[in-house]
Amino acid sequence: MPFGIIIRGIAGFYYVSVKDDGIYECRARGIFRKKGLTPLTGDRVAFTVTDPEKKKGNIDEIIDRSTVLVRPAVANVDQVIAVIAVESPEPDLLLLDKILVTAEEKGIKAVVCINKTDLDKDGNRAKLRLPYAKAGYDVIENSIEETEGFNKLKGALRDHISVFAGQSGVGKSTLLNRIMDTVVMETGSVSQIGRGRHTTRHAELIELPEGGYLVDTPGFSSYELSGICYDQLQYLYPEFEEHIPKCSFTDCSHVNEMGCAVRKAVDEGSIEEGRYIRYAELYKVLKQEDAAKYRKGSRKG
Ligand SMILES: Nc1nc2c(ncn2[C@@H]2O[C@H](COP(=O)(O)OP(=O)(O)O)[C@@H](O)[C@H]2O)c(=O)[nH]1
Ligand SMILES: [Mg+2]
Ligand SMILES: [Zn+2]
Repeated sequence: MPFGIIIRGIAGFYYVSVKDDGIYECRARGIFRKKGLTPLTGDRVAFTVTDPEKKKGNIDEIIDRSTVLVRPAVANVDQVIAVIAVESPEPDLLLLDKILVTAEEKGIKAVVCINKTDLDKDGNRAKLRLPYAKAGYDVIENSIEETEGFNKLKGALRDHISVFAGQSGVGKSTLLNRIMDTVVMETGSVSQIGRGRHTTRHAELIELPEGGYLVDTPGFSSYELSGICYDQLQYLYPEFEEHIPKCSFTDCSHVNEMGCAVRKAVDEGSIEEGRYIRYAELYKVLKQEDAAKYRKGSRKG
């Protein structure tokens, strides 16, 4: 039984790419519907060929998914390229941290791409790089004028299923088009894109010449940290990890307790202060949300 990966799904047809054998147009068997299981772009599947000439088939089995993204709906994404621009737009570091936290929570490798380095006047690229390099992330600096960073990025994409994420205007579509050496996505300002058109569309996987796939839409369009509990947030900051066991209190939130090793590391400079301040901010938001949920729950009960 051949195996492949769903690169696109349209109206009940799934296009399954098979290594060295092209693309099969498949339907999903009734059993999936009965089980309430819908194949997703990115799913690895086993299928039966029903028409070898026309390359048609029936999907028999979906291999267990390693990850599931909801918006865009894609399975098995294993890498997010979090893009931030040196300027234009002004870096939204809280958003960047939310993307990284979301990736950590889903077990997806994250790479930080500092883009538009051609616009850097005040050494902002170094200021952006340091905290994330310190936290252990691979940081790639790039611009449309650069080839070294761009080649690094292409290397990082190899053999992964990757998705770009980041603010509008940071250059994600430009990057994607350059990687594919063709216009895959429209670029430009938000106001120019999607006007009078359907903006919701299904995600597709683009096969990279060097191996691996890229999701053709920006990922993580919902940046609310849904599903993350406030007391778990700390574990989604890689640079906190070695300090957490040294806090005086085992249930330390690292926000205002005495004898907090995380805060000590901030004071000593091994954790960047901005990352820490944004952690504390997110912690408070998640805790308030949790309290609100609890109040709602007890009213009902
Ligand atoms: N100066 C500069 N502008 C860029 C660079 N990359 C993209 N842009 C421009 O930034 C704008 C937004 O790019 P786009 O790819 O649409 O961003 P997206 O919203 O993240 O997909 C466009 O006008 C691009 O031409 C870069 O490296 N340097
Ligand atoms: Mg875009
Ligand atoms: Zn602590």
